[in-house]
Order: sequence, then C-alpha cells, then structure tokens
Amino acid sequence: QAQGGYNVYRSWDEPGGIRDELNAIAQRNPQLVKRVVLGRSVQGREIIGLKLTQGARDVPDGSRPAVLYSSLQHAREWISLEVNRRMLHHFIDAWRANDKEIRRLLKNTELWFVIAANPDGYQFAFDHERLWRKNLRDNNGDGQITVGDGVDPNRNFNEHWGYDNEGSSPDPADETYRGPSPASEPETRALAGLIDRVRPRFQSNLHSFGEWLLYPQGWQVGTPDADNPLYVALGGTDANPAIRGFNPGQSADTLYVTNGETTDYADTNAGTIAYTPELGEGVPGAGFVFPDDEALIQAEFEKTLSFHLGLARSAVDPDDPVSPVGINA
Ligand code: 0X9
Ligand code: ZN
Repeated sequence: QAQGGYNVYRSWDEPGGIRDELNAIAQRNPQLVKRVVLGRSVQGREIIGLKLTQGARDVPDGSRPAVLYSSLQHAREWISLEVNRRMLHHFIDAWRANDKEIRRLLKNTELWFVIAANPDGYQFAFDHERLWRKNLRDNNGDGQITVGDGVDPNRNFNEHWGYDNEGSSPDPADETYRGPSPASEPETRALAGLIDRVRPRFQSNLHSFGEWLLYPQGWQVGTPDADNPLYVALGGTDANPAIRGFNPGQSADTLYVTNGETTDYADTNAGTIAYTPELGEGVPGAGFVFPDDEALIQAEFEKTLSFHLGLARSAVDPDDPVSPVGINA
C-alpha cells in the first residue's frame, strides 16, 4: 500500500509515486522515450512531458505528427491520471513486445504524455483536501493555501479568456477562477508552450466526470468547429460513440459554456482536433471520487483504449484519418 493507504492511487511526491515512475520510465526506455520538463508549477514541481517515438532522443520534437494525451488539470480527478498512465504503459509495453501495429505508430508519430498537468493540486488533494480542483496559486498572498486560493487550469488559456464574463469567474474564491490574466499560471504556460511548439494533430485532455466526449468550441454555442467532420468521425455519435457509454458533443452545447479552455486553445491556435473526455464515476454517485479499485480503474481505461489508439492511427497520415467508429471523415 502507498502513502495515504491507497491500493492503486499514488501521489506525486511519495517515494515510488507518479513523479518517480515517470522518471524511471524515461530512464529505462532511451530508444523510445524522451523526458522534457515543460515548466514548473507554482510550488516548483516539474511539469513532465514524455515524448514517445522511435529514436525519441535523436529526432527533433515536432518532426513527426504529434498527439497530446494530457490529464490531471483538475486536482481531484485522479481517474484521469490513472487512465492516461495506463495508456502510456500500453504503448511502451506493446513497443517492447515488438507489436507490429504499435511499432508502426511509434515510427510515424510522436505521442506526448503530460500525465499530471497540475502536480501541486494533485499532491494537495492527497495531503489536505480530496476535492481540491484548482492549482495552488496563493491568491491572497497570506502564505497559506486555503479555500479561495488557486486558479482553474482549464480557464486560464489565452483563447477567449474571460469572454463575456460567462463560463469562468473573475472571483479568486470561485472554483472556475480564471486568474489575473491569460496564461498567468506556469501550469498553463507549460501545456500551451508544448501545443505551440509541436502543434499536435490530435489531443485527448482527460477530465472527470460525466461520460462525455466533448469538443470545441467551449466559449460559445453552435460554433463552426462542431461541424468539422473529423470531430464526429473520430468521436462518434450518441448512438455509436468512440468511448462506450459516453456522449460525444460540442462542449458549449452539450455541457456548459467555458472560456480560456485548453482544447479551445489547441483547436484555434494549433489546428488540433482536441477532445475532452469526461470519464465516468466507477460507481453511481462517486462523482469525482472514483473508487480506489483496480478492476474498476482498469475497466475505465479499457473503455478509452480504441478511441485513444484511433487518435494515434489517425496521426500517421492526418490527411487520411482512421475512424474508430467507422464514420467517414
Ligand atoms: O469545466 C471543466 O473544465 C470541465 N469539466 S470538469 O468537471 N472536469 O471540471 C469541462 C471542460 C470541457 N470544455 C467545455 N465545456 N468547454
Ligand atoms: Zn476537470
């Protein structure tokens, strides 16, 4: 059992925790994995990006069509980290086992994993407050992190930031506080910097909960991006979704309006086909507290597998995407 008495979940800081694991993965797989420190959090933790591609350390970043798999912007959404961590292992294990299809994908694409986009908040959720959402910006500068501190990492991007004052909050105490200015937070700059640099063709920005498969734009209803046929080709429809039991849809229409949001940023500024899967609860009523249960966590991962593989397959030749649900683009 780990620190905090969890069976499956591991904090960032603990020995053998997520930070140690990511570092060990990079160290053990020099041919396949390159570790990049994308930035440092408010409290100085590394925002670690792992690039997976054949000859990772020899080929320049951004030289192959990229996919970005990101998770844990919101501190309490531990299932997002676990699902993404398992996706990372899936690629590495299959590559090491000489799986032909995975070898082909990893020769022709570069897959970026940002497993913990908000490591401070994640650690805080283990140590102090299981339901913490935001980063650890000390909004009132009193030297302590308490209710009312933090910036929402998914409202701080420089894309319609604060638009119309609806879909994010100017109030530091609010759970959707957008921060004092666009990209004011180092966690935002780490992710946005990577997006700017490698211009991912596809992104999965994992969150929880609700079993949605959301896509841009979030900042207003009925925007043209929703009509991009790729979003439906790869994400599917309510009747035939790319993740079993999930409902695909344009995020402002389907869920609620947001602004300064990550996938809006990637879509608009890098041309990324960028999804926000909102994972399930594991058991009804669990909400953000997905059970610490190996079988349930593994099942949630397996649900997402074909969708996530579909993004990598489509990146091999972005002009000829491969729909995991058989809908023509
Ligand atoms: O509000 C969010 O940031 C996401 N939901 S969560 O419960 N995980 O906090 C949803 C973001 C999806 N994007 C839009 N709705 N635009
Ligand atoms: Zn979230």
